[in-house]
Formats: sequence, C-alpha cells, structure tokens
Amino acid sequence: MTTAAKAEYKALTNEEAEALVKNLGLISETELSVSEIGDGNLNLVFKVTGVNESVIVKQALPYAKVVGESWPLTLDRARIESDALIHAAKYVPHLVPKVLYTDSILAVTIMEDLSSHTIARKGLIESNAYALLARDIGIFAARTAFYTSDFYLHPFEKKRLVQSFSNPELCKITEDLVFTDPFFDHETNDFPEELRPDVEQLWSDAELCREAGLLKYQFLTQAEVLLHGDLHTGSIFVKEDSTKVIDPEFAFFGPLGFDIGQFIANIALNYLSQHHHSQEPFNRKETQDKLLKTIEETWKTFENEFSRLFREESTEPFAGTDGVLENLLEKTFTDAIGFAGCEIIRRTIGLAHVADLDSISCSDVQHYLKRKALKLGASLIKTRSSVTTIEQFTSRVRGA
Ligand code: SR1
Ligand code: MG
Repeated sequence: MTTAAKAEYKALTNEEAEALVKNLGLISETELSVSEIGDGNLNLVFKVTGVNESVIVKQALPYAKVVGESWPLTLDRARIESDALIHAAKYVPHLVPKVLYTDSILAVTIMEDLSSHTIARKGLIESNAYALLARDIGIFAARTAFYTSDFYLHPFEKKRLVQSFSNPELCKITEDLVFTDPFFDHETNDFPEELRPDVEQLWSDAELCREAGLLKYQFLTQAEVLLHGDLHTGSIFVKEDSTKVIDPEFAFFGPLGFDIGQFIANIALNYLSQHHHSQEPFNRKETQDKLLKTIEETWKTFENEFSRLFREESTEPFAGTDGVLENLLEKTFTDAIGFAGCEIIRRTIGLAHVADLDSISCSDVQHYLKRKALKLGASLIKTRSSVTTIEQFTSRVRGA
C-alpha cells in the first residue's frame, strides 16, 4: 500500500477511476468495467471490475453529497477513514475491508470489494437474520476501543493518536444532526406535518432537552477511545459467515458508549419497522425476537471482551483496583442508552433518516411507528440511569 501525493484534487470520472486502478496494477486483467455505486450521503464510490477481480474506489467530495455544494466538507475525512481502517485491521483484521491504496490529495481509498456481502440495513429490512452480527460488532467495538484507550496505550501515544484523529468537521455534523437540531425547531429537521404535534412536544420537553444537552457535552468532551463514529447498520456489510465494518470517516476519540449506542439504536429502529416489513404475525415475532437477542448479545460480547482485555492487557496501575472496571462499564452502559435515544430521535425527524421506517409506503403505518420511535427515544434519554441491564433496554424496545 502506498500513500502518494498526486498533483491536485479533482472528482474522478468513471474512466479516471478505472485508469487509476489499472495504472496501480490492482487488477491484473486488461478488460475492466466501472460503475459509480455510491448511495450514501457523502462520497463517490466506484466499483471497478474485471472478469475475476474487482475493487472499490471511494473518493470524498469536497461537499456533502446529500445536500450539495452549498455544504462544503473537508477532504481530510478520506485520510481519517483509511487510517481508521488500517488501525482497526491491527486488532480486528477479519472485521474490516482490506485497504489497498490511499491518496490523500485525491481523497481516495481503494479497498477490497465486498459485493458478496449485503448492507446490514438492507438485509435486516428484508427480515433476514445474521448469526454473527452481534458477536462481531461487540468484538469490533470492544477491541478497537480497548486498544486505543488509556488502559492500554502509553499516555504520549494516546495523545498523539487523539491529535491525528482530530476530526472537527465530521464531529460537528454529529453534534448538530444527532445532538442538537432534532431538539429545536431547526431547518435541517425533516418530518411530515402529521408528526408536528409529537415533535413540538419533544421541543417543549425541558427535561428531555436538558438530558440531550448533557449527552452532547459528553460527546464533545470525552476523548476516551477511538470510535468508528457512525456505526449504524448502513456502515456494516454482512453475509451469513462474515461481517465487515466500513465507512469510519467520522472516526475520532470520543465516549466509549457511543458506537454501541448507535448500533443498538439502529437495530431498535429495525425492530419497530418489522411491524410492517414482516407481515405474518408468527414470522414477525420470530424476526423481532432475534433482533432483541442481537442487541443483548452485542452488549454482552462488548462487555465481556472489554473486561477480558482490561484484566489481561491493561497497563494502568489502577486497573487492578476494585470497582474501576465496574464503574467504567456502568457509566458506559448508561451513556450508550442515552446515545441510542438520541440516534433514534434523529433518524426519525432529523436530516438523515433510515430506510427501515421511510420505506414504509402506507403513511399511516409509517407515522404510527415514527411516533413510537420518538416516545422510545425520549424515554431512553430521560430515564437512562434507571435502565441498568441490557434486558431492561430490550424490554423497553419491545414495549414501545
Ligand atoms: C450530512 S451527513 C448525514 C449523516 O450521514 C452519515 O452517515 C452520518 O450518519 C451523518 O449524520
Ligand atoms: Mg457513512
């Protein structure tokens, strides 16, 4: 892998993406085809294919694609993304795509093609179950967190990494879109008029706004571990025997509970959407039960793996002191429940929605489920301290 500085930035055409792959010799075949397959909010994604081989060329645009050129956005996110993938590969090589080439001037990362996988959100909307998903995400979150925490790294190395993963513009998106705008009458919000009374109730809920503000402050100030930063089900590729976490362009040092909170929130949103997607009552119950098990297993795997690493590999003298790990995990769990509540609300009424709910064609059903999501999110934020086990969390989701 090389990091080569090319002349200057320009958004690639299909032909240029293909030529880049050819010139780098990343595919040995001569007959290649290319298509732009990006369906995310921010970047160009080209798939370059030969007869037997294919790679993905991902290029950051100097603006947020979802809004357009009026929203400029740093190209440095491509460097952050490739560095985060390379960093994660040290600890969970089986859970991230292989990075084949990076170019920080073109803001390009070329990586392994994962077309044999499906985006988890799509598979879950189709009511599929993935036996490895919970365990893999729990391991991913625990290892990438522990090995970048002060319990493992020398303080100099930790602070060097915090600097190199400083990601102010992408963090600002999360600070605004997840933690601020949905709690105010802000122009980025996006919801049908039928939901206005429910949304106005959120905006006028002083306790909810205070607690959302406190969670935002944790996100702003707690540089605990290197996070993926956007660990929703659209950032995960799955198939029966493999899970791959992609898209860590929001990576930064933040609170330990954030990635897990975002992941379980997106599973909870899928759970709600199954009232529609899974039409047969028996299948629905089975699908929804599996989703709640996914949430439970994710947290338990995370907790067990983080605890194991803490006991076996911690370099911090206080790691052996009674109560330090227990206290850290309790706080992390409470934060994760609160972050999950914020994610549920923002994916329902904020700028970037989820297809789980938005693809429901019957607007009455969609609004009914969105109301449930808003109530669930608000109650998780306000009463997160009284949710002390993951089973209490899943019973809140079940009762929503
Ligand atoms: C303008 S970006 C909107 C959302 O897309 C990304 O995936 C993040 O979730 C961000 O909040
Ligand atoms: Mg993304």
